[in-house]
Amino acid sequence: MGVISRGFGARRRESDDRLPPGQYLTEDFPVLSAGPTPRVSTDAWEFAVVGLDGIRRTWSWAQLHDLPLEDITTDIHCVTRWSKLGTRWRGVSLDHLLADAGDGDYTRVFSYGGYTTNVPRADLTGGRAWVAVEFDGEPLAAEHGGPARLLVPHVYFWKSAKWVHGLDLLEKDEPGFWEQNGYNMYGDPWKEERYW
Ligand SMILES: Nc1nc2c(c(=O)[nH]1)N[C@H]1C(S)=C(S)[C@@H](COP(=O)(O)O)O[C@H]1N2
Ligand SMILES: [Mo]
Repeated sequence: MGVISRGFGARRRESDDRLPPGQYLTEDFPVLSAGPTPRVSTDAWEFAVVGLDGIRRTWSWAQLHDLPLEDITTDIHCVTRWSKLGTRWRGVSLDHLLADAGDGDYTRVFSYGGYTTNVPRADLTGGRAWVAVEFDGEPLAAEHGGPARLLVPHVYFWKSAKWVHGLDLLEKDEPGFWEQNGYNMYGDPWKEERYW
């Protein structure tokens, strides 16, 4: 009995440590989309980085895959209170896509279908954000943002724009879709930065 209760205790503590306040664990992968699922072929897909000077740098699907692809294992936290631990992704670090982008401390990430979200540039760099093209060893499913989505797991998951199409560099922080509808401008799950 002693061994069993210590075992359960240890397991509970480990996931508790990784579970931000007010969150519960889920094993499935819920789909949360504000509108219909856009269907974007990899032939038509591109990622655009638009600088403060208006210069637009673009990567096709093939050009994205010429950049280093990384395997990422990370926990994700939705503002609707589910968290999923140890999710496995493959993607290209935003460090590569923002390296030559010029000035601008803020970004507005935009998606096929019109979704936008704001993320400070510093949160997209330093190996903390990716354009993800695979989930769990498979091409990313359309309902989860395929062919490619942003993955920025240290903030609530609404910042991880599905069907990502690019980002604008900005001088000032500007609210995106959910942020205009009452969600927090930053969204730190450890500080429960859910709404305004
Ligand atoms: N383009 C787009 N990206 C989006 C959303 C959306 O509605 N449209 N929903 C966000 C929210 S609120 C969450 S929790 C996650 C959900 O991703 P999932 O459907 O893969 O679980 O995507 C985020 N990215
Ligand atoms: Mo969400």
